[in-house]
Amino acid sequence: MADTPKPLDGLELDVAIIGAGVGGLYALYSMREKLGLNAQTFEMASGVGGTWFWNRYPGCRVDTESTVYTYSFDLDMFQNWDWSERYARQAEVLAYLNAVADKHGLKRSINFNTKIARAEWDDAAKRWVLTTADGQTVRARYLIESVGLLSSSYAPQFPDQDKFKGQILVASKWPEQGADLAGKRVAVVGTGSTGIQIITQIAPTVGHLHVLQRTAQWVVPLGIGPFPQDARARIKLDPVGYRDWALNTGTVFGFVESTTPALSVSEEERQDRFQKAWDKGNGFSFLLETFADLTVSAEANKTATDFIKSKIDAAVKDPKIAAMLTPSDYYARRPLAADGYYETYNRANVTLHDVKAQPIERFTETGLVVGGQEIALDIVIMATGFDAVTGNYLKIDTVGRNGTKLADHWQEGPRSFGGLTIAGFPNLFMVFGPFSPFTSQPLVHEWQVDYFTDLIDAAERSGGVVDTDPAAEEDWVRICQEGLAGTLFQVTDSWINGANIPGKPRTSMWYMNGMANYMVEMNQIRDAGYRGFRIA
Ligand code: NA7
Repeated sequence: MADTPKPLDGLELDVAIIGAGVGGLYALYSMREKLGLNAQTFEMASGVGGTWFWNRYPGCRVDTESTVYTYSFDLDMFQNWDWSERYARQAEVLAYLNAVADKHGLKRSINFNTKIARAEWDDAAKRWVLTTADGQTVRARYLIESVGLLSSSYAPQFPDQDKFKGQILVASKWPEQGADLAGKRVAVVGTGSTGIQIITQIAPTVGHLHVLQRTAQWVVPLGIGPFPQDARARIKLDPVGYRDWALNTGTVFGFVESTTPALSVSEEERQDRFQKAWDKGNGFSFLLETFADLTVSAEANKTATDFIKSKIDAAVKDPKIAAMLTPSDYYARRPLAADGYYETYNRANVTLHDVKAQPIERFTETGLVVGGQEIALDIVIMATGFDAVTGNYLKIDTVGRNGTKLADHWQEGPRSFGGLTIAGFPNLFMVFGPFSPFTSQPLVHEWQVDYFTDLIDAAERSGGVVDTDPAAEEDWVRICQEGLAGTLFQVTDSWINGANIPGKPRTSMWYMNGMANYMVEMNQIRDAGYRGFRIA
């Protein structure tokens, strides 16, 4: 898959890019093909794809409609890429990203198997000095980090883990050659998006499945099926119009968010809307296309959770299991969707464990001790999530102007301007950095890359260096803090607010006012001569 690694030491570049996932590939294309700069990408994996390279676990697929999980910059591919399903499987997304990279000759500018450990700004030379994990040095005038929102794996260590003679698999680092689960005694730790995809996929084939659930989740059906022909026809007819329509919604999930408050309609209409959304499938659609205020009003939120609770009670035969599967908190985590999730617990070969009430104590040679009882296991799957948004940035020892470390600048939580730049870290651009809009990703990555491509072009013309006004950064952070403050996302523990990682500052990491408003704000900044950015 990968080219032979090129010798790096002493390499001088215009642009160094970290990451060859969805955002990084387009950044490489833009720097090389649009600006004609000497750009090179550094990627830890042996191939392109980012999150789609690593997440090969059974059942892995996009739960955003494939219609908006595509690039639009190559209009021919946007119109004609033949997605087979409404929600593409991991292998299909990875094949698509490889096809884009191959068509545009991107792999010749990527050093695979190359980890950047350190990035330091040399103010005299006006260059970033990058050091790889094996000690080679590369210098570049610009640094683009496209290191992934959900790529820094989190897998807690349990006592005596090394004693276990079976296999421990981390979902987000699934072995490339796959894993044989057929007939085995398998435990899944974690019931987020990853866990529920694995659980529903493997339950029919494993010998026995033990689900170790710490927090129950509100799950709606996904609606797996063929790619919708009406959407295909619409994209073929007017690809730019379709892309712009999608970008001009709040969350860019391929639907228009509702403006109707849940309690403004009759009970009958409310049930009807929820039922239609349930039948259609998709978590984001259920949360945002039904009513406008499920994420901000506890009362409105309860109408949605009452509806889902009625579905849990209808689907799960054993009332005790149904009660264990019913969350006690708001429907305000990242909305989850999987077909037949609750029904899975009717299977004779599936056991649900409440590991909040009966904690995971330790591994033994032959299994896990949970609530004082040993569960005999062949395989334990960790679907325990990610150090989301900031994790991968902080893994690179990044030093900006005056020796300021990024880890210190972000000590109390991340800071950015527009999700793109950081004050005191000149010529550093992030794709979907902290305080980017809370949206689906590929089209938004493109929009952000286009935005800073123009900014870099402006800097190239004036011979300047791009930095960020600390006051502009402060304002952006405040807008984002205020944006989360009124929502139920703030008070519900999840990776969205950093609560999933022990010791991580709990804070907003998003621009919550929607993509349409984000574009207006960022375009106003551009039209005011890039107000808040300093090109000097
Ligand atoms: P999530 O959504 O963060 O889910 C992680 C799950 O792992 C969640 O159920 C956690 O329980 C559970 N967890 C984490 N640590 C433990 C320990 N120590 N013991 C038991 N259970 C634990 O990650 P996903 O990978 O599923 O999804 C992340 C995003 O990636 C997803 O939303 C998509 O956008 C792509 P908790 O709820 O914290 O009690």
